[in-house]
Amino acid sequence: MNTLPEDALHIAALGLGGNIGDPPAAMAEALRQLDARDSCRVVSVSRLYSTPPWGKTDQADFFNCCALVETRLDPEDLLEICLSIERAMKRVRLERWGPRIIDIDILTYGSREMKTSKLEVPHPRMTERGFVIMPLADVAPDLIVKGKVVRDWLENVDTAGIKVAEESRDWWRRV
Ligand code: A4P
Ligand code: MG
Repeated sequence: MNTLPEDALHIAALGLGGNIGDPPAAMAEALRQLDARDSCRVVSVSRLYSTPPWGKTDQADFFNCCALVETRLDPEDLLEICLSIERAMKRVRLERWGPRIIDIDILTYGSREMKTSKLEVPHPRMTERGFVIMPLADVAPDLIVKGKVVRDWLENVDTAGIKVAEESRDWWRRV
């Protein structure tokens, strides 16, 4: 019988997006930085999407993608790494090539449900958003989120205006 090691691996789904500067390059770099860490492995990345702004609509279109990451980190530490990558990239980009913004959200972490002051998983607004659910369906159509599989959420979510910007699934290694 298998016993799980203490530092068991978990699969987290991440959502990445941005709409200033060169978001595909920023998201690709963020994914490569995560993948380069001993504690994380990027196992699957969605197609790259161009998406109309959700919420505050008087702003530029976004690029969005989702990724599955295998990790030994607990959710808080994974968030800390995502935030540190965001911070470093914003700083570097600001200094070298002008403003460039990237957001990395933890959408799910295994089947864990948690809510602290720093982190809520599943991400509270993810199932209402076509720009999250559509790329997530590329990498995890059978994942159960809030009692329903992702492919079913996709049927009920507004995907108007969302376009595939890059069909290939390894765009993030090249951009
Ligand atoms: N935090 C709590 N839970 C999480 C989680 N599951 N993942 C906390 C990541 N962070 C989480 O994050 C602020 C804090 O949320 C973090 O420090 C962490 O402790 P943030 O991403 O800077 O917050 P925000 O972006 O200002 O707010 P919010 O509501 O999270 O915005 P969203 O959800 O990120 O939405 N339209 C399109 N088409 N595509 C987009 O990507 N993104 C947004 C921003 C709006 N419209 C969009 C898109
Ligand atoms: Mg966010």
